Amino acid sequence: MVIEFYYHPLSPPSQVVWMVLKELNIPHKENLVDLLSEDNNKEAYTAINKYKVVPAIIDGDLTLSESRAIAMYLCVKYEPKDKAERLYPCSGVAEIANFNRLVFRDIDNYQTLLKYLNGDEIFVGTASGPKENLLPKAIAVLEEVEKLLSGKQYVFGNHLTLLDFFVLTTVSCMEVIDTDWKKYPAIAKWKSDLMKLPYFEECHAKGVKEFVELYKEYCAKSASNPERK
Ligand SMILES: N[C@@H](CCC(=O)N[C@@H](CS)C(=O)NCC(=O)O)C(=O)O
Repeated sequence: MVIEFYYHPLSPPSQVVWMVLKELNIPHKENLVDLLSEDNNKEAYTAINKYKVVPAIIDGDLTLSESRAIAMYLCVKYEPKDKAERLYPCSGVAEIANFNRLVFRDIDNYQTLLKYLNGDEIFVGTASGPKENLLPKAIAVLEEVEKLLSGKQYVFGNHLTLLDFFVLTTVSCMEVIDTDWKKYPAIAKWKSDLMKLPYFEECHAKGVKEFVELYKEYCAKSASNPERK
């Protein structure tokens, strides 16, 4: 059976689920929900996700939203139980608890960066630029991730996990302000390793590039039209 995947390529949580589908080779159909045309507010989609956001999936009888819930569900259902290096490591309750702690911590970090960038404005057709007073909090997020990654190949130990996808899509939000990644050598090294993933360009880099272009375009429009601020 093919999973119906509802997404937008510029949406970080959509990118996470997309990468999980690709990494686990799960057959799926990609259904674009065009946020810029507000397709997410139309009946056809709100019947699938009443929260009107992407991503969502339909897998047989199950309709599911929330990127974290979807990512974990896909791993629990489709990742071979005897696989040594699991995307969702679950060799014991302490490991699961610690892993989940970082998955949920990443929500706060993602929200901090979105607040700094006013990132949500993108999907309503505006973006007026970062809130400079929140820059120290955004930098603290990058420093936290830098520390998390130092001396490690991946976020959670020495193999690829869901956390790499979540943290990657979080830190990549900072591409819009041309972050100098040389200041964060552990993040830079980790990102350059993740770039080798065969789906990295399609499911992540392309969306980030378009997000950056759109953000800058909206900011420029906003700067030349004070009424939009
Ligand atoms: N907690 C949700 C967040 C989903 C979310 O905010 N999606 C955004 C795109 S990144 C969206 O669909 N926004 C449309 C809107 O708010 O109108 C998840 O992780 O799946």
